[in-house]
Amino acid sequence: MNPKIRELARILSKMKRGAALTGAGVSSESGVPTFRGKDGLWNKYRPEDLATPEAFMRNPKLVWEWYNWRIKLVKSTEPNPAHYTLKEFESIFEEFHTITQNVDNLHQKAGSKNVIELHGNLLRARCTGCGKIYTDFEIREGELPRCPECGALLRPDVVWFGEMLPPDALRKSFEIARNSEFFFVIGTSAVVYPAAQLPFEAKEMGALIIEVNIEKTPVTAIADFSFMGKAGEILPEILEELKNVKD
Ligand code: BV8
Ligand code: ZN
Repeated sequence: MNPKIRELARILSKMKRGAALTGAGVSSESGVPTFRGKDGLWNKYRPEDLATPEAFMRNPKLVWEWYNWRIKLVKSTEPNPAHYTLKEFESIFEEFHTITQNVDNLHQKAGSKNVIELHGNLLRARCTGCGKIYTDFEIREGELPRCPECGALLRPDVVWFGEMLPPDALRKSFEIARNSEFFFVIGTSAVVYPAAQLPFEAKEMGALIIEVNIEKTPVTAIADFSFMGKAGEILPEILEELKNVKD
């Protein structure tokens, strides 16, 4: 066992309140592509063409095609040990929240209850006219989905570049970051704001920062513990060690 993991587990075993900020890297072992990096989506597609309100106004068909592909992909995936570990953290600690930038629903599928979605969810659509949310929408090949209530176009219920994050989720996330004794930052390149601000906020308030990523990020410099490796391998090791210390 990695001695750093043992040391971390000892420290965590005395703590009560914590959270994790997660990004696409947490789901990559489930087969969901990340955004940045060699195999990332933004290496193949331009965010300006697909993930902005302007792109949707210009070419809703193209945008829906891309989202449809991602919706199908995500529906066919399952949570991995990283998701399941975060779910376990909810029963190990008195208070634990998962703040996610992911839109793939895998934290919920793994059973996590305290999930805050900062960038929305692919499995929901929202009416551009009346704002109604749909969880059960069907997209037919070559057709644009419309609101059964008002007839306006539906859009994916995700946060595009240049759009505001859901205010309640954002407020709650900052509150949690400021009140956490420990704060995990897992599988995120930590470059998309305002989410990327959260670890710095937590650090400023004295939280222990634990990063899990296969490479360095802007958070690495402020991390008290930095584990370079796969989230689906490191997190279960931390959980196991935590259980050992607690017994
Ligand atoms: C806002 C959701 C204000 C939909 C996404 C300059 C130009 C343009 C804009 C800006 C700018 N400067 C600042 C901005 C603002 C912009 C921003 O931050 N841009 C950055 C990129 C420069 N932010 C915004 O626009 C936000 N809104 O600021 O509003 C406002 C105020 C008033 C009025 C109006 C507006 C909104 C941002 C939301 C963007 N939404 N997508 C969709 O998914 O389709 S972005 C996209 O990035 C993803 O959704 C994701 O959520 C987010 C973060 O990415 P990560 O999750 O970190 O993924 P990434 O691929 O980058 O990294 C993966 C990591 O995992 C890597 O580090 C890798 O090493 C690691 N990894 C891989 N495998 C593993 C692993 N780690 C561990 N284990 C493994 N196995
Ligand atoms: Zn409507």
